[in-house]
Amino acid sequence: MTDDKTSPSRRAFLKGAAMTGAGLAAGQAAAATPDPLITEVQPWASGLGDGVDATPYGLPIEHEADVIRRNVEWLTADTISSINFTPIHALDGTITPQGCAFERHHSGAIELRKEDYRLMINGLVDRPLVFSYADLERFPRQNHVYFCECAANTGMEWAGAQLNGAQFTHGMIHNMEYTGVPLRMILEEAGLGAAGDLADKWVYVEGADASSNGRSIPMEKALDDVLVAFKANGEALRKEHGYPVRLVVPGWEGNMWIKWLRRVEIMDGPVESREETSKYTDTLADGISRKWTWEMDAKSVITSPSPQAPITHGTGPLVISGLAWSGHGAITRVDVSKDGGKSWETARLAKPGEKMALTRFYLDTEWDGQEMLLQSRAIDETGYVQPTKAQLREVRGLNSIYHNNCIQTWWVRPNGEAENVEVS
Ligand SMILES: Nc1nc2c(c(=O)[nH]1)N[C@H]1C(S)=C(S)[C@@H](COP(=O)(O)O)O[C@H]1N2
Ligand SMILES: [Mo]
Repeated sequence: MTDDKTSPSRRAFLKGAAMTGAGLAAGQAAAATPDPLITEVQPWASGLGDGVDATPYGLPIEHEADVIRRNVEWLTADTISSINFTPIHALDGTITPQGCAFERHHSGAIELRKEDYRLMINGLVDRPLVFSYADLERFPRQNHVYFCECAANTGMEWAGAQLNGAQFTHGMIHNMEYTGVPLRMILEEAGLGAAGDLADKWVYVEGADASSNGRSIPMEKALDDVLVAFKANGEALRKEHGYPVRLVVPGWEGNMWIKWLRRVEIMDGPVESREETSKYTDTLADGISRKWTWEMDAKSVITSPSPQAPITHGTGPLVISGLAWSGHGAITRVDVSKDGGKSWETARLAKPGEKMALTRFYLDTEWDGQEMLLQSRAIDETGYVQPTKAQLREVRGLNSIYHNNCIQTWWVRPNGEAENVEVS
């Protein structure tokens, strides 16, 4: 495809090609305008490329230098207790490379060597235990892909459209394949007999960083699918994601995914720590705050086109693409609207949705060059439908920061540029 807005669409071309024979048609099209990139010997074919050891650990090619995490300077007073955002507008598929997966630290990313790592299990256990990193590696381990979404993702959009880009409105999320040991196994090693009835027991988890970021997790969840993870996407966790060991709490808000995990205490009640009282609670219209809002409700966003990923190819075939996820299970359907929610088309899921993992969706469509109000709407296996902004505000009011999972709108103009707007 060329950048020429008047050139025939690829789909029209392929339809023609099917009739005349694809090879012949393609040859004719190219012959009409000789392309030096094809007809001339290029520099990269006139010499040798890099040898095998040029980059012992590979980095993205310089032409992709734009695909990086970014922060929003005015959002936090400094970069230590702060957050940056995954460039979701520039990624495809579902796996987030660690190098551009958002970071959220309360007291900075610490450096902790495996040799210095200790995990303590204490409280209402039969035998308080301390594990080294090497000890953890001797438990049977599992692999799972899960999304991690900060509860504050999209939190700046409550009052109106604010940040211009999917990276900034929805980029507090990443999705990785974790390798780790079920927390259940580690708790059972310490023995849960002393805890008695597990139904009303909690675990308190904290990190080795100065903030400790302590959170209370009900025992039922702790024994269900929580992982003590030490690898992400096949390699060691990056420092910023909790090296050497972090907690993975599938479907639940990112704040509970304790990095640099140092201690798990079995308790007969929640601690009601700072991170689960003054923070990470949702103040409703009447001033009363909801607490224990752990699950991330179903949500989706169109990543392309979007403000940072405008349409540059003119009319004709257009791939609309985005991400959907739910903390309650698998995504079963995603709908896309081009007219601000008046009419909907069902998107194609790249793969069947997986529990508590990102799902990629595509709408392979034709663009007539008219403006669009693009929206996506996720539906999960419980039948829950992602709400509009108006529906969410009806229930939650305007005082909230966290857990904004409403439908997002991008206004795509005839020149292909897109802008964050509110259609509620
Ligand atoms: N020890 C510790 N764990 C932590 C935090 C922290 O500051 N310290 N931040 C939490 C928050 S609020 C989020 S959203 C996730 C972010 O994980 P990431 O930095 O790997 O993206 O980590 C959580 N775990
Ligand atoms: Mo967070």
